[in-house]
Order: sequence, then structure tokens, then C-alpha cells
Amino acid sequence: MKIGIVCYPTYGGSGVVATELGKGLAKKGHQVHFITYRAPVRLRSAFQENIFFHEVGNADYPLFEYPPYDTALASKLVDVVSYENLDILHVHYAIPHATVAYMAKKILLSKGRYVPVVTTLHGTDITLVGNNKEFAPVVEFGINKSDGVTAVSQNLKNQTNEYFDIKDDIKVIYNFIDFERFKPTDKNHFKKALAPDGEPILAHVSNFRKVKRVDDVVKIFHKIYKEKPCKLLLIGDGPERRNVEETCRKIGLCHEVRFLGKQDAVEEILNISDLFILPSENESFGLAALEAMACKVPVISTNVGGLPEINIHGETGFLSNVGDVEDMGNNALKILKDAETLERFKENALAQAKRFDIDVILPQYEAYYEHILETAVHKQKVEEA
Ligand code: GMT
Repeated sequence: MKIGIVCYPTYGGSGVVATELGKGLAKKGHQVHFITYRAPVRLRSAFQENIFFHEVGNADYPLFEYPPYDTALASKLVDVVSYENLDILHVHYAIPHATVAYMAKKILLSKGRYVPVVTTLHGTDITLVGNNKEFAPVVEFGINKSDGVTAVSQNLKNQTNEYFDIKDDIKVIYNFIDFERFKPTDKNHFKKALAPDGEPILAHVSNFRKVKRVDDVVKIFHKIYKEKPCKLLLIGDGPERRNVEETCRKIGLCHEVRFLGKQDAVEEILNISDLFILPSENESFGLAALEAMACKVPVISTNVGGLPEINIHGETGFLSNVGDVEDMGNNALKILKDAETLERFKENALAQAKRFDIDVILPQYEAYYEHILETAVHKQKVEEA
């Protein structure tokens, strides 16, 4: 198949999933075309002969206070679909990609060319509009005009149906793990350097946005530290970092906390960690938690969104209400109480992550594309009518 993938090329979860999916599809022999404004982060070091990147230009002009990216992207899609003869367009994150793809589809149709569009909903493209009605009509329209729609968790599917009037069934296809990269690996020398007295290492990975409640990570860490000396590694960067640093200073624990910033080799850090902490206010899936579990790290998280679908309470970690740092701290101590308990949670975390192996999930996307292509001919007739 010749597949066009549209995504945000940044460190955000949707871009990561889109890139890993594209790489996986290419490995299986499909021709994959990424169409976005910059090479996606996880594509930069991965040269493959059947992966192509088409850069959407910055349509800047002195008149534009806001360069019209939507128009530039739609034009690029028309161009790439026509000249590369793509079979299907798969857009990740509804805003603005679903409606832009629909615009491109209509332009192509006016030239007698039909390309089906699959939209994958990732989370904030739905939950954000739940709080911000300014986007809602466009998002609903884009979803309803897609030939196929997938959501990364059952909870996200439910929320989408709750917020919008959705015509067709949304298919749940979970996010996945590439075990060639995220797997348990012995990094004891590295661990010893950071925790010389065998202290447990806690980790958190995010884009440091408010929704991640990174401040709570530090508060949970503080609660654990009072009972059991430990270390905290904070990976990622974003708008909340300054406030989080301030909290560490106030608590007086800066010497035990390391801000590592954005990291490419996250798996190396996960492999020296004993617990992963994700106290998000909202999380449609929680790919960061799954990546930790694939490296055999149990998870202390909130019980929101799709998190209960991956983190099994009392088995792979624990779930708590948003903001309940006391409960999250106590749960962490339950896991860290002795070596056997920790090992049991670690084993369970790894076993659960294996259910989301790319080899299990990727064929679901391929089957879905096939299904959409089969129904495309019928859809084309309806569109033309
Ligand atoms: O909010 C983020 O962390 C980024 C965002 C994105 O779309 O880039 O992540 C969302 O999609 C990820 C991949 O499907 C999910 O793992 C995250 O849970 C989801 N974030 C939220 O729902 C807040």
C-alpha cells in the first residue's frame, strides 16, 4: 500500500505514535509518505528506502499575521496524493488534520481522484474541545467526513461520542510498543552512578504541560522520600518546568531530583528506574506509562481517561484520584516495601505491556486500511452524488 501520514512532528505522543506506525508499516513493505512541516523527531535517525518525507512550506507573507498552515498542508496533500499515487491518507490528531484532509479529498475529487481518509484521535484533540467549544463544529465535521476513525482507547471513543454527534462507529486501536527499542536491559552501572546506595529511582516523562501535574510528581516523591530515601528523574521540558523547579526548592529536595530535559534515548533512563509516576489530570492513553512498563517499570498513576485500560490496579501499579498525592505516595511505598513485591509488579508490568506489542497492533491498522479501501468505491459514489 502507499500510505500518506500526516502528524505533528514534535515530541508529543500523537507524533510519536504516527512516526512509529509509519516506520513499522515501511518495515512490512508498505511505502510510507510523511507529510508535515518538519521531519518527525523519531524519523530523523531512521533511514529506510520506502519512507519519504514531504515538507509543508511555511506559507509566510507580510500580510499574514498567522501563516495559513491549513491551506499549505491541503495543497501539499493534493500534490503528494496525485504525484505519489497514494492509496490512503492517515491523519493523526483531528485538529486541524481531519478537516484539512477532507478539503484535500474534495479538491482531488474535483479532478476525478478519490483518496480515502482515516483519522486517528489521540486525546487532547477531543478533550481540549470538550472545554473549548470554539473548535467543536470543525472537529465534529472533520470526524464525520473521515472514511474511517480510530481512537487510541475505549475511553477516548466514549468521550468522543459524548461530546459530539458522531455518525459512524469509531474503531479502537490501542497505541503500541516497539520491543526492539523499549525492553528490559541491564543498565546497572548507570544505575549505580545515580543511586550509589541502591536507592530506588523514580521517573516521570512528559511535555511538562499543566495537564501532566508534574508538581504532583515532586509532592509524591517527597512523601516517599520521608519514609525511604530515593531519587527522582524528570525527563522532558515544557511550560511548567520553572514552577516544578520552584516546588523542588521549596521542599528542599533539589539535590535528589535531576531535570534531564528532552531525551532521545528515554529507554535507557527507564531501564534504571524502579517506578514510573504519571499523575495526569487527563490522559487518553498514556503512552509514556506503557513505554515504562515495557522496560519492566511499574506505574503509579491517576485513574483518568484510558489509564485504567493499561495500568491494572494492584497488578502493574496503582491508580488514584487526580491530586491525591497522599494515596499515590502510599501506593508507591507498597510497591517499594520489599524486593519480592517490587519484582512481582515489575514482571506484571512487562507482561501487560506485551499485549500492546507493535506486532499485535500494527496488523489491526493494516486490516482497517483494507476495510476502508474496500468501502471507498461505494463512498466515492455517494460523495459524487
Ligand atoms: O498531551 C500529550 O501528551 C500529547 C498528546 C498528543 O496528542 O501529542 O498526547 C495524547 O496522545 C498520546 C498518543 O496517543 C497519548 O498517549 C496521550 O495520553 C494523549 N494525551 C492526553 O490525552 C493528555
